[in-house]
Amino acid sequence: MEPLPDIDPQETQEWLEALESVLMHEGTERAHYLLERLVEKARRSGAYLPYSATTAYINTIPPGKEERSPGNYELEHRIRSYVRWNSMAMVLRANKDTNVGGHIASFASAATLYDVGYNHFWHATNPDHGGDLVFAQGHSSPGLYAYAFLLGELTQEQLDNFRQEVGGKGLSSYPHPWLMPDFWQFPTVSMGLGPLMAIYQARFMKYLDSRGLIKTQGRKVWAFMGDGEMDEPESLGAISLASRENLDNLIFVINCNLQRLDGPVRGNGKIIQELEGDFRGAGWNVVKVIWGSYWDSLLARDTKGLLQQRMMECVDGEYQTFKSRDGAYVRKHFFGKYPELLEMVASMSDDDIWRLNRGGHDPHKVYAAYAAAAKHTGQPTVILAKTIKGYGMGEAGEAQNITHQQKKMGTTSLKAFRDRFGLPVADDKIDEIPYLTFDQDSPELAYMRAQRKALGGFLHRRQRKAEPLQIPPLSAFEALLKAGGEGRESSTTMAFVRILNILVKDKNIGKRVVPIVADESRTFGMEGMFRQLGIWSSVGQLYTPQDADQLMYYKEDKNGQILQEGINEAGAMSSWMAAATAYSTHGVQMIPFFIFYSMFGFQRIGDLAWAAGDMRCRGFLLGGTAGRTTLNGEGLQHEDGHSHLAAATIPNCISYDPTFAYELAVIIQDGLRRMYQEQEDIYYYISVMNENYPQPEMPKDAAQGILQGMYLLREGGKASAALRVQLLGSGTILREVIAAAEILEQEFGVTADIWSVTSFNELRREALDVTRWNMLHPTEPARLSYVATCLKDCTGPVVAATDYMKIFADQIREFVPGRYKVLGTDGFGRSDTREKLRQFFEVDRHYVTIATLQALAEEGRISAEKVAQAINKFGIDPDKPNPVKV
Ligand SMILES: Cc1ncc(C[n+]2csc(CCOP(=O)(O)OP(=O)(O)O)c2C)c(N)n1
Ligand SMILES: [Mg+2]
Repeated sequence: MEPLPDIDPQETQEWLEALESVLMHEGTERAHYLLERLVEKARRSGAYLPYSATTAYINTIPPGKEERSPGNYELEHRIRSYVRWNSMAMVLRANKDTNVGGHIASFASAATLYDVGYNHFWHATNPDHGGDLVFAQGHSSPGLYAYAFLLGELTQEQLDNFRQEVGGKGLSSYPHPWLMPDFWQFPTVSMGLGPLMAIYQARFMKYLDSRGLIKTQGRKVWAFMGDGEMDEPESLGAISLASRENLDNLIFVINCNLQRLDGPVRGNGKIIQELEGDFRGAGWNVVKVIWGSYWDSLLARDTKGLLQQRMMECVDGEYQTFKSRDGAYVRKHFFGKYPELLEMVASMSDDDIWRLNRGGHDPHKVYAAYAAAAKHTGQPTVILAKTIKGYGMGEAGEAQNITHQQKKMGTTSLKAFRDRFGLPVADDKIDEIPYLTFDQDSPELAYMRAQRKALGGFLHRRQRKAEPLQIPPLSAFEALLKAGGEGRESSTTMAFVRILNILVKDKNIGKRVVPIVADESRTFGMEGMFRQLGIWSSVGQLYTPQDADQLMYYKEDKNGQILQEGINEAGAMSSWMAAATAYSTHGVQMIPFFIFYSMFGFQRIGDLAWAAGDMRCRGFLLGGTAGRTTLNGEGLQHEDGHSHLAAATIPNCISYDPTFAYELAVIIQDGLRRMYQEQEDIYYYISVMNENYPQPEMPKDAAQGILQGMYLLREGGKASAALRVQLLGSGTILREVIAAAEILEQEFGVTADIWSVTSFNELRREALDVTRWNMLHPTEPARLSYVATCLKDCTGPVVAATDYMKIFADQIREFVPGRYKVLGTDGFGRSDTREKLRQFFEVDRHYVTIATLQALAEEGRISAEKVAQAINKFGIDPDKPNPVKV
């Protein structure tokens, strides 16, 4: 918006003086109150006063209100300089003989932001404090390693193995708990996930606290991110939740170095102003740290506001260019625009002008901002710190567009860096880029240790295990192991809800269960749990629910157990991840179950699911209404035929596609045992369906096979049958397979053994493991995979059908002895009845029958005419279009 003209400066001055007087005698709060009243009065009188979400382009905290750091600035400066050098050295050394990459410029811009946190704010977990949680910016990791190295927490060997992890004793490129399980907690380098996860982490801490599971008061979540990263929808997507939930335990620090990878973040605008508007509009406490202390005296002299005006006029592209040049350039192009400003800096040398620092590089300003943020109550805080990308890199990268990728620095640049930060590296050693350490008895090391000791110790110590839980035995789920009863049909989703009900009532683990939904409880028949468990709300329920007179009313409660996330799978997944890692971040094992439309799981939020594997999450994901043809009416965007393929890409995700209630019970019970008793770092993806059918009793001794991925469900009638086949199926399509077996037997004289395959994914994993072992042990007796063991003595070709793409069942082909035919649901889904969809995708009983007969014909056991007759008999058009193409 254009500023309005000042038509009566005299009058303006009078008003300003009046305000000045209030500020002086009654303080800022009173001034604020009066201004609000004036604005309100003007609005009510009809003035059009558009809402302004931004404030002047100066620091939010005026110099007089800054809390002073109790620290020793000189020592901190030296420590920070060493950290800067070592983090740069790590990357340069690693890239001398390899091209493993790494980043120098990002941490160079953020060093002060981390340093002040380490020295003064971040508590380690210790008996007096639960510990703060720091989501570091992923590609600033060298700086965090460098800090740990100076403290003796990492060795030089490790630093020299930065990004060279294969031989062990390496350091991962970015924060990866999978690779450095004792160090990193939160994988953040996929941009946008850190901010999102941090918000839900802060909220989950409030949940844990209000449910009385652990005390989290006084603990904060600090999340670091880049200004470029804020373009990710995930970064800003949940900020309104943070203010709505009054997450005053959350502090965002956005490093506004004005650059991203290729160039400026907002060359033609100002990212700090834009973000201020976004966050203020969303209800956050915003603290801008734009200018360093050297500007204070200039701003104090800026009585007419011309300097402020110039600061506001300049766009980020210009600010970046200024810092890529020198003091003379800044004088000419920044101050030079107005003679008054030139006059203001006339007595300053070019070097003095160059020293006019940015807020994010000034430890005083950063300390004041952190102190204000840490004390702020009722709202989350975002700190917008202006910095210079590649700070200290000089010609090699400072504020230059190429700086993000810079992994080499010549001798001249290294010397300039050394001199700028006063580092003890001799000229003849500079090209070796030696790591710098402090002597054991140096004041710097003593200081670092003392500061950390006061805050409870070294920060990066990830907890691997917590108290194991006592898991209910399988017999606790007895009701599900029995047949459903005459004429009673039900779905696996209903079975899941029954299991969940048993679990929440369990005296040992009931309270640890966290049911999570993204506005789909009714879809899954879970609405009964609203009343029973309550939906967690930090304020309880401030209204009479519409259905208050009903038994199962919509109950929100401070002690509620369910997390109802609204239509927000990414947020629900982030809550799930916070719960699934509570064993580590909070020392208390939680058991999250997130149930979602299977199509809106891995496909929608796959990157979070990947991060969940990295993060060593333990919990259950339930892909509801699963299957391409089982979710019949919803059509193309809902019908999922590939979530299991996505699940298979995550190494520690165990996935199952069960058919029967007892299978589900066995899988979940064993999952609980493995994750919460044995504390394996795995998580589960299980598809559950909404198709109702009779639930049979669990066959004797089936449990082991269910877990390993397949078991013989039903042996075909005549042992001596001339024509015998092996039929495999999973999910609801197993029921088509069973029906096909009957057709084959009755109409074609073919006897079929039926296998329920609960997990093609697990079968393949185990078989690949065995194959690998055999390859590496050529002289030892070959081992047999589980799937081959099951099928080795069986007669006849093998036919598999599932509700997923053909490649799902196809993945065990190598390990299936003999002929193997696979049916699946490749192609886009569409709406229709289940029956029609299964015909369309060619996975129904008739197609299973035809595929089986075809296999027998190929083996010369029956004639090809017989197959043709069957096609004809079932009324199938052999020239029907391929479902993949229509
Ligand atoms: C989802 C995703 N997309 C792209 C990248 C690649 N990437 C890594 S850093 C970066 C630039 C980051 O800029 P900014 O957030 O401003 O951080 P800075 O390095 O400037 O502090 C990009 C594009 C990524 N890590 N994650
Ligand atoms: Mg940036």
